[in-house]
Amino acid sequence: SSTGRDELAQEFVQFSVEAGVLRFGEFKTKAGRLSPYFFNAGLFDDGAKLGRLAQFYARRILASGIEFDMLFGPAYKGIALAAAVAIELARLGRNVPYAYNRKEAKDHGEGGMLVGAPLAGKVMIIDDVISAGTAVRESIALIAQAGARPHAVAIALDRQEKATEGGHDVDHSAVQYVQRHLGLEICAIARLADLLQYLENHSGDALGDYHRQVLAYRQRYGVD
Ligand code: OMP
Repeated sequence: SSTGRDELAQEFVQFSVEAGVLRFGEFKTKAGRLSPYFFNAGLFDDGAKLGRLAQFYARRILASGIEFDMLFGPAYKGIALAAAVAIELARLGRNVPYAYNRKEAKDHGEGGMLVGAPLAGKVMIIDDVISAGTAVRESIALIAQAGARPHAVAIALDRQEKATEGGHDVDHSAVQYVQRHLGLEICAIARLADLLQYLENHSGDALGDYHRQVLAYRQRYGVD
């Protein structure tokens, strides 16, 4: 079967399925939708998997041509992600500073909500999934308050589904909102379209049913 429009995305979907990070069944999303799939980046839970994940981010980031001066990892999941991606970028010859935030203020020691390199220049946020877009808006505000420029967001999976505002579905996705209204560049290792391509290529085997279910889900909640 064909590898689809994007080799890296197909490899990543396969890796995520094999690692048990991308699962099929019935899941409730943060927005309250019943989804036939769920991507849980917390399950890249050993050194080899985290290292491989970082390779996918780094390759995608460098291939995108998006400019950035440093990385920012939003607490909690983004901390490990940004650290791993910073190591991999350095290994590929692009050593950049990185920083992250803590969720609780400290009353002693170094203090403050930010740890790592001072936020400066064009900042690339490293996150796992953008769903409703809540987390990414907080990071953008934090970076701007520190006097730096929130410039781009790198994520593992773009679910390409309608954002919700005040409990109602809107016509754009949270990723589109961040691009069009907040003016940031987005770099995703894979998108819903890539997941569907993967399932189509495996429609003859045990994943066949899920292809139909994910198509139906996109029909109801998808954008584009
Ligand atoms: P926002 O902060 O609203 O963009 O949502 C991001 C969150 O969505 C993640 O941190 C997860 O809690 C959740 N999520 C996933 O991680 N993977 C999915 O496949 C779907 C969701 C979700 O709940 O929509």
